[in-house]
Amino acid sequence: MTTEATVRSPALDVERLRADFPILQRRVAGRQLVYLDSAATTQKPAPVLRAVDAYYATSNANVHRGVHALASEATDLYERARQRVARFIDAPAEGIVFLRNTTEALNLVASSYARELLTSGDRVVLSVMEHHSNLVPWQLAAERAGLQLAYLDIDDSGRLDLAGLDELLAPPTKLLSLVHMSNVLGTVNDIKSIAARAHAAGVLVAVDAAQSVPHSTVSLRDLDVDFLAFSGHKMCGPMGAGVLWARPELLERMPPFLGGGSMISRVTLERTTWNTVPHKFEAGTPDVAGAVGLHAACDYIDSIGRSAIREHERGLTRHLLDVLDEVGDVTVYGPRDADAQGGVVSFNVGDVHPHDVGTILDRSAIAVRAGHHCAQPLMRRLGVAATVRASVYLYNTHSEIDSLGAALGDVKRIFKVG
Ligand code: C6P
Repeated sequence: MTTEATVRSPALDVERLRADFPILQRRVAGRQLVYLDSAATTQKPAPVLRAVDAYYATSNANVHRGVHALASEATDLYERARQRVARFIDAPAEGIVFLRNTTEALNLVASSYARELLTSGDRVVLSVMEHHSNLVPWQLAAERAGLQLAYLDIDDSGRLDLAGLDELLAPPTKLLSLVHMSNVLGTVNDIKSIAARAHAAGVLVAVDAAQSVPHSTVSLRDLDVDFLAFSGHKMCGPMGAGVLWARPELLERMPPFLGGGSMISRVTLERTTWNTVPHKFEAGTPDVAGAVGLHAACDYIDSIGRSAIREHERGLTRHLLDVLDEVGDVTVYGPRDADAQGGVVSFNVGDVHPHDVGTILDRSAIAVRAGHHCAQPLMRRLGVAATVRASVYLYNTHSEIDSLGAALGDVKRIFKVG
């Protein structure tokens, strides 16, 4: 993750920001909600809710089809959202494909690029810390196209073990697909230097940026990767608005992912020619309201400043790690270093099952995630079936972390840990 050139706000006024999120006023079982599950999905601020509402109230129409006023307005809003998202990640707009989410974006790359343009015997390199979204699509592609898959391991601190990278980048490797920030360990991978090494070996690089784009400044031009996928719902945007950025020249060579309306140039009963990039990959009616909401989410995040958000989360993560230490009998998985990880901390309390921990926390209105976090191979590598995961965002406070610590004390008492 790179640092933002200009810091717009030296520190977050969290109380003021919290007022933007109506859901944070909610009470659960009579208590004030403490939402520590933003890695699963973030809450949505009023400007995003208003933008989606306004779109449906005033401009709703199908895009790229009609000649009437609403149709051109909706098309304009949709295409402006594409430009805005491109600016958000510092990338050329013609490489932005709107999809449902990161999962769909990575499936597009695995299906359209790997399965169709790679050949039997070619190798794709992944890592053991990947989310299922960056594993299963490659397994499907490998099965259909006869590709080999190889995996980078992690070290004991939950960082990527890069000792064997050059060997793995040698022929027949054609593509490396890695997560930018682990949704389990919080580890932030140095994609820029890994991508430089991959490109020097003639290997393309795809990045699962689901957990990095929402929390820090991610510049495509700086990272210099070939594919980058992320989800709007993890960055204050609506569910259903996801993004793939791909080098336009690669998109030109890739066959369509889905066939249907919008993605065509000319259709006869015998054959079809494709629309231009990126429309070739957007078959059917898109989620225009989702794109409009994502535009508003980009504006909202940038009005706060991504360096300020990162700094705030760094402080919260540091505090969270300290509180877990104080609670005692807690095993933390990952770097345990707020400078080397994002705002995600996975842990277990004694040998209490994570679902039991999650249920006790829920009684205190504290929302965390418990389970395998869609990363079963990583769980196996860590030697656990599941973990509890607390994840923070721009609206969380230090006192919410203290509430988590107190509720974990209850867990220890109830299950007689320590
Ligand atoms: N992780 C979590 O609780 P979608 O569901 O397509 O928007 O995002 C998939 C995805 C891909 N990569 C990473 C690193 C992710 O964290 C996620 C989503 C959520 O950890 C839901 S499983």
